[in-house]
Amino acid sequence: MKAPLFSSARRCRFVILISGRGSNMQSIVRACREQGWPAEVAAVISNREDASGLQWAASQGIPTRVVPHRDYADRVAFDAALAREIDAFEPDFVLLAGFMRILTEDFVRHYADRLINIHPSLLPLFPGLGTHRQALEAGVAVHGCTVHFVTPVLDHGPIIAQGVVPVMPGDTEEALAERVLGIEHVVYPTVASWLAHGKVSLEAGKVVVRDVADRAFLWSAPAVSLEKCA
Ligand code: NHR
Ligand code: GAR
Repeated sequence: MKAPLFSSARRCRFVILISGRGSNMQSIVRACREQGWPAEVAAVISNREDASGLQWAASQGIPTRVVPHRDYADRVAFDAALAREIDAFEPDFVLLAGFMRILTEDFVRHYADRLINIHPSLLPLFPGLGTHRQALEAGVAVHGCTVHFVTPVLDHGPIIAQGVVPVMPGDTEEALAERVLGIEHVVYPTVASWLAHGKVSLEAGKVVVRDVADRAFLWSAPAVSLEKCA
C-alpha cells in the first residue's frame, strides 16, 4: 500500500465510528484542529443513538449519523447500511474509536487498508472484550493499547503503534482502564496525524511509518510533589 499524499488542496477525510462516550474521537478532533493537520473529521457515526459522543461532535459542527444495529435483520444488512452512510462522506480513513460491533468480512474488505481500530490491550495479548480484567487476572506488570489496521480476524491486524502503562498494586479494572485511556488519548491522535500526513503504509502485511521518532508510547508518571515524598 502506497501512503496517500494530503495537502491543503486535498485534505485527508476521517469518518470516526463510536458506540459511547467518544473520548478518543474527541482527542482526535481536538488535535486535528489545534495542530492544523491537512485533515478533517468529516462525520461521526454511531450504532447507538444514546452515544454521548454524538452530542459533543454535533456541538463542534461535525455531521453525525446513527445506524441502529437493532433495526437490521443480521450483521450483513447492518454493515451494508453502515457502509452506505460512511461512503456518503467519502473518507480516506475510517477510525473505530470504542466501536462495539464486530464487522463482517465484506465490510472489512470494502475498506481494505483504510480501516483502523484502537484496542485497549497490548495485542496480541487479550483480544476481545474485558481486556483490563484479563490483564489483572493474568498478573501482567504492563498493559496498554494498540492502534492497528482492521482485518477480518478480530483484533489481529497489522500494528501501527502501541502505548504502554504499568499495572499498579491494588489496581481495579476501573483504575487500570483510566490509566490506559490516558495513553490512548496520546497514541490515537498521533497515529491519526501520521495518516493525515501520509506517513503510514503497509508493505507485505507489515506497517511502515516514515519520519517519526517512535511507534512506542511509554507512560510517564504524573509529577509527585516534594511534600508527598517526605
Ligand atoms: N471487526 C473486525 N472484523 N475486526 C476487528 O479487529 C474489529 C472489528 C470490529 C470492532 C473493535 C474491538 C476491539 O477493539 C473492533 C475490531 C466489539 C467486540 C464484540 O465482541 C469485540 C471487539 C471489538 C469490538 N462485540 C459484540 C458483538 O457481538 C457486541 C458487544 C456490545 O455490544 O457491547 O459484535 O476490541
Ligand atoms: C476505549 O478504551 C477503547 O479502547 C475501547 O473502549 C473505550 C472507548 O472509550 N474499545 C473497545 O473496547 C473496543 N472493543 P471512548 O468511547 O471514550 O473513546
